[in-house]
Amino acid sequence: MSKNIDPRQEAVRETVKDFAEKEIYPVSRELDQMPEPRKFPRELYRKIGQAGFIGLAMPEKYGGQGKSHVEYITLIEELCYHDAGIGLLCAVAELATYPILNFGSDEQKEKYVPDCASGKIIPAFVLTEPEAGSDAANQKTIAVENGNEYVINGEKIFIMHGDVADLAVLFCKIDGKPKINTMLVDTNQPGWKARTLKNKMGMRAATTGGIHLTDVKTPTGNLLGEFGKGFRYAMQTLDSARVGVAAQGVGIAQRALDESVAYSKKRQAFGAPIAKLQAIQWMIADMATRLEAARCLTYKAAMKQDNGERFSLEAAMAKLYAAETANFCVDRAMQIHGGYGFIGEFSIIEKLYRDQRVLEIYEGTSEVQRLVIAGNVIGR
Ligand code: COS
Repeated sequence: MSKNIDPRQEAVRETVKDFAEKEIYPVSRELDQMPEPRKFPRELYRKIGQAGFIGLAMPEKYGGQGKSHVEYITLIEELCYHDAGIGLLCAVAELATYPILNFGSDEQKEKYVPDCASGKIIPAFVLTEPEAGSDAANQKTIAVENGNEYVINGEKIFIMHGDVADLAVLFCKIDGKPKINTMLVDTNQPGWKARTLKNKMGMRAATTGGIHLTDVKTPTGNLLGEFGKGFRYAMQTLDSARVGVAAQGVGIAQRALDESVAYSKKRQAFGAPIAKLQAIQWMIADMATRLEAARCLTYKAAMKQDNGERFSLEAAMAKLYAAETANFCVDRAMQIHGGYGFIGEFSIIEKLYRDQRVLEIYEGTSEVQRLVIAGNVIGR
């Protein structure tokens, strides 16, 4: 059964396999098990950038590789097959760079995108607030215009790489007006106080931050795109990122399936490998079928993105289904492995279980995806 819809995907899979052997497996366990306070893996992040992964689907003019989104989501799928937390390092970098690339001026793109793509600087997509998660429009962070700069106050939470970011792609309101805006903010200033959130369940290679902004300043020229279009920019960015989350789910589900097939062929019970038992076969059949469906939805969304068509519906369907599929497949894998799945020293299943859970939460919960899908299908 081929995983590919396009022969170019095979080259991506091979590249990631080589990278995983050299750069992921030697550090994977250490990054997952690191005691608090956790440290962001800067060296690995830089290697991911230098390998061209962050900028895979970005234009060559801005330091990218000019590849398709289908190739990019294959990259995320494959990275997450080997280590989802490490795959997330790449996905977050792409998410945060997307608004600059798609809504920024030529000058902003030239100034920031090549350094984001190479991993030289760490950007963060700074949207979520304590009371603005699913209700993303309920932004309380306010920028006040003062001469040629904005002075920003507010609080942000659950920001991937927000604890270590050099550059924030920040969403907020300006002068209390209702529309949301997007602006670029240099985090290297005293009013920017960020901390690493502790005791994260999974996806531990990529850190998550909480941020307090007190009189943080940025030039008015750092407004991204048009005034008042910030919510739309956030939603368009999330459409793209949701396909990436779907790819994370496909990678994790594939790993759960492969581990389960290999284990069930070697594990003996009642005088034969457990793969001979119909109970196990049915679990494997359900996993394989759901995985195939999740992969098809994911690639279809990426193909629509490559065609320049609106793909909000397909992204929501792919994210919803692939996240639930990862959950299903890892749960079945745990059942097949029994104690050898539950105890992390024996297999990767325990890590997969922790890593997959956030897929139904971040970048729009499963409930939000259902809202988006229903809105598209029923009409508003
Ligand atoms: N692409 C382009 N424009 C979009 C869009 C998209 N995907 N989604 C919404 N818009 C536009 C709409 O067209 C509308 O524009 P007008 O005001 O010009 O008519 C505007 O944005 C508001 O749209 P809508 O009314 O659908 O927004 P809602 O407030 O109803 O959105 C949900 C509700 C829940 C869907 C939205 O807030 C959401 O996705 N929340 C989850 C946020 C999230 O994923 N957070 C994770 C944090 S990032 S890790």
